[in-house]
Amino acid sequence: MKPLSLKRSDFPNGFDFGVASSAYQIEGHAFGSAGETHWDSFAKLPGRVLKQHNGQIACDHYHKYEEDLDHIKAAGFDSYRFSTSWARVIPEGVGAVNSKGLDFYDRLTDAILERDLKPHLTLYHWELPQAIAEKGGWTNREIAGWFGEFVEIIGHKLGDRMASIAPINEPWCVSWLSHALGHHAPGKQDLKLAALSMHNVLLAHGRAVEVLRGQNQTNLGCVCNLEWSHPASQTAQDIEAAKLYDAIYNRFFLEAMFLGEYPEPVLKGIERFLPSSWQKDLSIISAPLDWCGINYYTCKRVAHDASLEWPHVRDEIGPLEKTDMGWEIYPKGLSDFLMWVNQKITKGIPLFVTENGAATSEATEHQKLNDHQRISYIDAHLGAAHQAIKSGVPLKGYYMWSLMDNFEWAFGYDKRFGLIHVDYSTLERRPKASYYAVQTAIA
Ligand code: IFM
Repeated sequence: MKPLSLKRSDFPNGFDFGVASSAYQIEGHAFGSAGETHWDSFAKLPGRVLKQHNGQIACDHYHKYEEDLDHIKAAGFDSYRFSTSWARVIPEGVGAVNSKGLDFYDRLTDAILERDLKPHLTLYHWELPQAIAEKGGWTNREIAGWFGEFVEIIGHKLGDRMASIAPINEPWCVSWLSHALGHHAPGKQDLKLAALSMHNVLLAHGRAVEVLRGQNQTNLGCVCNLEWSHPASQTAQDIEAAKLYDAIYNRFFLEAMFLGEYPEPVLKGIERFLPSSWQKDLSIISAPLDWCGINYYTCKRVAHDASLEWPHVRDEIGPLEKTDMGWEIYPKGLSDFLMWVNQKITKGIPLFVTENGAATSEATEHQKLNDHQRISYIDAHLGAAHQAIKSGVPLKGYYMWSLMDNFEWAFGYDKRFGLIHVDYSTLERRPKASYYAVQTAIA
């Protein structure tokens, strides 16, 4: 087995090594009287999710969580980043609480703490209750209040046991990916809906922070996914397209939450759709945070395409080695982002890499457990994180995506991001070579 180049002792004392997952991707929504989510209904539509897979059984973490936590502990991780499902706790999105759902997260939290792992909670990782989706979901401004009610309940039950809390995972995916590109539930391709959801997801973040501060919860942050944006060519048009892509993808959400403003190039395209109160809302959206999490996987090659609607951009295939997602492996983007975020956006508060990892191919039986590409990927990205620390970035932790293979959204179960292999016919878990490489490095 190829070892990782860096080990725990190369990082500052107290550096936090963790692993991440999310509720719908692993728990099994058929269990514990959870409500229907918009991913369940989306998956039923032809052509939306590969093979119409859904999260009904997933990895059955709902019943196997003790075994999964044992794996986390045995690998030597310090932290576990997980999420709570809104539909599991409030099946109709608002109103009656499903006590079985709340009890599950209560037991899970205790089990994390019993193993001396630090629990890092994300309140929402994409499984919107179907009943809320039917009211317009993220395009309905009232969602901020509905989400606030869910946050109130979870904060009250779990908040004081959490090492950190972030309201929403990857606001770009919740809004742009799902309402402009249409790749995720609810699968819309409509600029107006995208604009509304971009604003509302941020407003819901702000409302959640307000609720949690009201409960005296501490260590509140946010989690954004970033993608390094390269122009596909050196033409002026492609250079501008790459800047616009960067503004929508990387700057919009971070600048709103930390600087209280929306980037001008994005406003040009979407301001006409925003509610008249958008500027006032920015003060709720930009309430101070204690830390910022960055999910990083890849870069994009962005070209201008006048035949497309605003923002007139498309991405092209780049030259670098790719993971099984077809994503280029570009570790430099991670160190560059960490430096940019620290200097321009968060200005000294702790940063975390809250997700980083690769889907690797299982074209042969041998590759199932011998995931050498994942080891090289982690090695290179851990190196980039280390480089950022050496340059003065207050990076306090690095969490791998993901603990085990799971439901990879529109790609169903075919794309595997796990350090642990899951056999979906038996639900047997088997650590891969990457798991052991990480174990040796962080022992
Ligand atoms: O699986 C997802 C996760 O839900 C959010 N961040 C990216 C991962 C890989 O695509």
